[in-house]
Amino acid sequence: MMNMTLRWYGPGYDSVSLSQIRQIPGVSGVITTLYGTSPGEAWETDDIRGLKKTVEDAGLTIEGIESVNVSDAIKTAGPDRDLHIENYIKTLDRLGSEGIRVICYNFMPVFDWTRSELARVRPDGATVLAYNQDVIDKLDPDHMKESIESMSNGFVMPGWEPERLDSLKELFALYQDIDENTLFDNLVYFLKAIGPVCEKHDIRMAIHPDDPAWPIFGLPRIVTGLASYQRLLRAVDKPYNSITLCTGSLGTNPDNDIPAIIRYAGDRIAFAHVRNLKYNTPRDFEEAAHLSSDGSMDMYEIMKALYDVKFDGPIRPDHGRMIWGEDAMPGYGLYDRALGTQYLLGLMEAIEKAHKREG
Ligand code: DNO
Repeated sequence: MMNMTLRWYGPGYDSVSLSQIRQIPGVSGVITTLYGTSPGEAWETDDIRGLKKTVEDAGLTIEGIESVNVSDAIKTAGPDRDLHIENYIKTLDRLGSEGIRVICYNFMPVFDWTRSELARVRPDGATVLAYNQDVIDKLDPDHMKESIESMSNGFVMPGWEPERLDSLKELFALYQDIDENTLFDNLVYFLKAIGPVCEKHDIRMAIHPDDPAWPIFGLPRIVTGLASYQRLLRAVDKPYNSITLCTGSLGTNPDNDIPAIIRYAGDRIAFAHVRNLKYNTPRDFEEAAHLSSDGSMDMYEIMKALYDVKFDGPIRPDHGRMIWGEDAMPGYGLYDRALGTQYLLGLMEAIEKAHKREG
């Protein structure tokens, strides 16, 4: 049985409280993270325990960490790579000792997910994150900080932290000689090095796909669809090397057949992010409500494929629309994500019951 969760950014970082999450029917856990360390540094046991206690005192559980970020030194095989991997191993060992089994991470160079707008108005008045390739092509990395800060509603968004935006030039320089094959080799090196600690604690490393699922700003991308999973899952063919099936990120490329990817990856899916998008033109899409009819994806087929492969990890709705006057981090308000959980749980109940009846 999959396990419905909500992403929660932690006290002081999220406009949504644990007590609100606790009242969403069918949601018993959160996916969260710790702040205060940079990628490459180890997390302290006391901090992990503190976070766990906060969540458990609210009647919830931590179902996974999103993310333990991988440093640029690891991604680029820089001088600090082995030191940072050693620290990553310490973090995994400490998280594993506290019972955490699912770790989401990504291997995207410089930027985490990318959008060109954070509040596009849809016909019903909701605002959503959107992407237009022409706008991205015109963005000047030198002025990205100003553009992002003016869009983000005063919240710090994951992957777009002010300190990263301050050092974009240096970051781009680090990736100057990194092509897809080198980046892939660096990922495999990292995965092999952390294997023993993952196996010790039964931790599943769930790599998040690149978003959007094609190269941007001339930077390489290696987790974009079925072919990347075929390459990656075989390169380190162990259960700990698994994936975060993110329908929104994979779905940025309409050629990605998501149910087929789910059926291929099967039990190597450790975590699922399920949301919908609406395609306007091949160069423009916007995020939609989770409901199939509001966007371009067939959410029933996606949930059915997850059921068929017996997916039993944490699942969460993803970026929500901003509705009902809520003031929150773009994509991460309470209302629309709560609606998303109910829709996904409804699909699940129907799929399960239909399956049982058919025997
Ligand atoms: C965006 C998220 C990503 C994701 C990371 C995982 O909303 O899907 O920021 O958490 O890429 O490391």
